[in-house]
Amino acid sequence: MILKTVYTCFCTDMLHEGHMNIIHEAMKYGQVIVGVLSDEAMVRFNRFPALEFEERVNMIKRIQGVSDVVIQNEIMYDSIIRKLHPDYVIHGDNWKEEPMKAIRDNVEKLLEAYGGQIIDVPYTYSENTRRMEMRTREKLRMPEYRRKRLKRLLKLCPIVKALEVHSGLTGLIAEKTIVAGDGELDQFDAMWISSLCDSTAKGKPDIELVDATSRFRTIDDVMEVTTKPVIFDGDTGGLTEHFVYMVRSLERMGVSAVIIEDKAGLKKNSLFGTEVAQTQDSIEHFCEKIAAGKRIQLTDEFMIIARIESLILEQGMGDALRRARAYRAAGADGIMIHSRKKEPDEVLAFCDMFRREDQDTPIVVVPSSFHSITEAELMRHGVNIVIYANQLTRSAFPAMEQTAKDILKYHRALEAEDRLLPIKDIITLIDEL
Ligand code: SPV
Ligand code: MG
Repeated sequence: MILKTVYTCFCTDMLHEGHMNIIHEAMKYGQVIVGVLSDEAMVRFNRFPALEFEERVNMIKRIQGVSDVVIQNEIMYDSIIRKLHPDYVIHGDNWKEEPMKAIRDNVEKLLEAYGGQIIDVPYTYSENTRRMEMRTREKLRMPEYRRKRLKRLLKLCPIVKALEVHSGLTGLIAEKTIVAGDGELDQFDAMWISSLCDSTAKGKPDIELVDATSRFRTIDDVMEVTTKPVIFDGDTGGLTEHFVYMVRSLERMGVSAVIIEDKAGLKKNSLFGTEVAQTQDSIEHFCEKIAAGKRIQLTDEFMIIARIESLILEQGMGDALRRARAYRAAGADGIMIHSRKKEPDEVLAFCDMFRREDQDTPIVVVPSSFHSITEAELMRHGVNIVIYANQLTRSAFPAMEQTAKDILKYHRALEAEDRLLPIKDIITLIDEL
């Protein structure tokens, strides 16, 4: 008699009774093959793994009753099912809910084609598994684990997606939002602590007025409730003598990267462009600042990214490229090129030209004005990090303002209620320890 095959994919870095239950059930149907989800797929679907991939494979290999361990490279099961042709795919029944339902639908369709079957096992909710998950998340928040994650993600992701955050709450949105679309699951990889939005949240203009102590407080609020890596908007970095302190503090906190822009004097937001007086720093002086930051940093993990304002200040492509070369030579770990044009053409032209001479240095872009560009297009032009720098704040403001207006208008809150998060949800939004 040929033994039937049962396949399950584990996207985990810790085994608990729920996994054991699945194996136990699977063994009743035939020989059990377990897939280990690759790091690349795991960061799209779940949090960053706390164990190296090989350790996760070995952990699964040690489970009694597992006949074979294979690697599953994608969240969706197309390739693996085509390869293994299992008689059954077994999973906890929590995948009937969003966003995992997209995966179950995918498996169902694939199995239907040849008469395979899904086995849904009641999901094991227990206090023990909840605690284990909490502990792992706490560990991932520690500076020594978090700091290096951006460099890891740059290797794992075709493009790293960062979302602006300025509080614990917005941090939670960046941390937890997962969507299923185009037959895939997706989430943000990193967080951007924007000077514009951090200042705006405090009711202050974006002119380096909010001091470092206050900005670090924002980082701490965000870090307390998230695990994703942080990219800090360091504005101009201030005086070189001050910038070195900034680098030291950020590195100690577990921030992964600081981006400093090559402006001098009173900094105004770049999206004003030449409508306000803004001075670009000299190449020599800005290079000294970068080099001083690189000298002071203690780990190989921290990144100092140089932001070029030549296109914003209409200094031309030649100037932008000259600066990119110089900043790189001074030790910058990445280049951010910024533009306020509605079309992405000048940013893409820069990326193409820079990539012709440098294939490795990460390129960062912030498509606020040229917002029609897709991540796929940016990737094609060699962009490594895309920052959605202010959309969360810009979406919250009109929503809050409308609610305030409605309450004033109707002298009660009823008319606003339809658009509000239900009270039941707001009181359970934040997990307790
Ligand atoms: C920020 O988010 O603060 C930035 C990006 O620096 S921009 O506002 O486009 O200058
Ligand atoms: Mg800024």
